[in-house]
Amino acid sequence: MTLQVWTHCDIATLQAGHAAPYGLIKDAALAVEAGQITWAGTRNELPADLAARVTHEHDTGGALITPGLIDCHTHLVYGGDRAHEFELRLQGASYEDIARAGGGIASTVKATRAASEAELSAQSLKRLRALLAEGVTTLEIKSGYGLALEHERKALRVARELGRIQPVEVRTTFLGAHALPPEYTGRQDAYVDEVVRMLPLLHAEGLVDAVDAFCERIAFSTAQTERVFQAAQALGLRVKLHAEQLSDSSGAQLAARYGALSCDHLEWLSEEGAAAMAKAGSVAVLLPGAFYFLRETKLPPVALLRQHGVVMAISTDCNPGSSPCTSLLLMLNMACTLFRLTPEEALAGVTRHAAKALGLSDRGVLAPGMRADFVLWDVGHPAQLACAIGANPRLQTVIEGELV
Ligand code: DI6
Ligand code: FE
Repeated sequence: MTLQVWTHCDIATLQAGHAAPYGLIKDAALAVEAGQITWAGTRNELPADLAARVTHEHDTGGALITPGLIDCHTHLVYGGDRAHEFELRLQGASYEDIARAGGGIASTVKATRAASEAELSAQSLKRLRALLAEGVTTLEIKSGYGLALEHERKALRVARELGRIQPVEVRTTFLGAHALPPEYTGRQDAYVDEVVRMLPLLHAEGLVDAVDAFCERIAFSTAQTERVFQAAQALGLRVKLHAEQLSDSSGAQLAARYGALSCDHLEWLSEEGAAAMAKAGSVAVLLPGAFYFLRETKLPPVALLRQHGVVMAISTDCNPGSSPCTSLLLMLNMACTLFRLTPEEALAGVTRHAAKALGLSDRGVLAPGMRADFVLWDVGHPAQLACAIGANPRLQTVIEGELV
């Protein structure tokens, strides 16, 4: 049995309730056995019985170790790109104008449907590699650019396959209720029927870990969203919601009633919404990339979330239209500069709280019994991860105790 120990390092454990900010342990040792952390603490307190059994010692030369980063909200699998819409927006068109004119999500649906599974995989792999290069070890990928059974299946299969061929755990989310596909124009409810029909079929194929919807005036109403949630609930699947991104639809209250893992975006979240999320234990997933790229001016109500004790996660929202972003480290910076999170809140947002947003209790902090997913960084202090713009100080990534 191997017992590895990482030494000559500082560890930002991100453990809740730890005395030091970031759960920081200076001059630490981190012991790993069978893919799990068995001990984390100050090096000179490493128990003698453990020290005697060490088979591999990794002297990091003074690295900072954090939990593996978790990107808990992405639309990473899609075809084509939307650079032309970026040009249109720079000429004055709004994101909603473009969506209403048949562009937006619908144009990505067209390109995604046209792509073969292999093409979709090749294009998506490039984005995934960029995320992994910055220390992502767990990633959520949503469907929602297929909007028909065979194409939703194709996207979810690509997402699952990416998790098999790359050193990362992929969690898949069915987002059939993302937009109305063109063949259903004027028949919104009929499309929701179709979403409700697709879900159990895709779930039976092992392709669905959770269910999401886009509840918005340019997408689905709360009543329609609720039908999707009922279908998820019937299968025992957890839900989450794109809520209050462009307007307040009270989606957060609805999601909370269904015990949502998270409500995401939330720029227009009301006090009632925040209170409902707190009661349900739903995580607020903030997406500074979309806020920035759409040049939104309404900030998510961070003070309200703190006041109600709603924990915040941060994610890339990697997608072609509102956040063509493959840098979770940049999102750490933007969460601080744009949303005024502290660097500690931001780092918890891509580790401990991102794990919670995915319903995963075995990762996101470095503590005994947790998965040994962690990243070694060439920085002197964890705040530097959020402070730098465009730097990538990652040295190594370890997943379940294995260097990748
Ligand atoms: N909200 C978003 O920001 C993404 N999806 C969603 O429901 C954007 C999707 C896109 O524009 O392609
Ligand atoms: Fe999104």
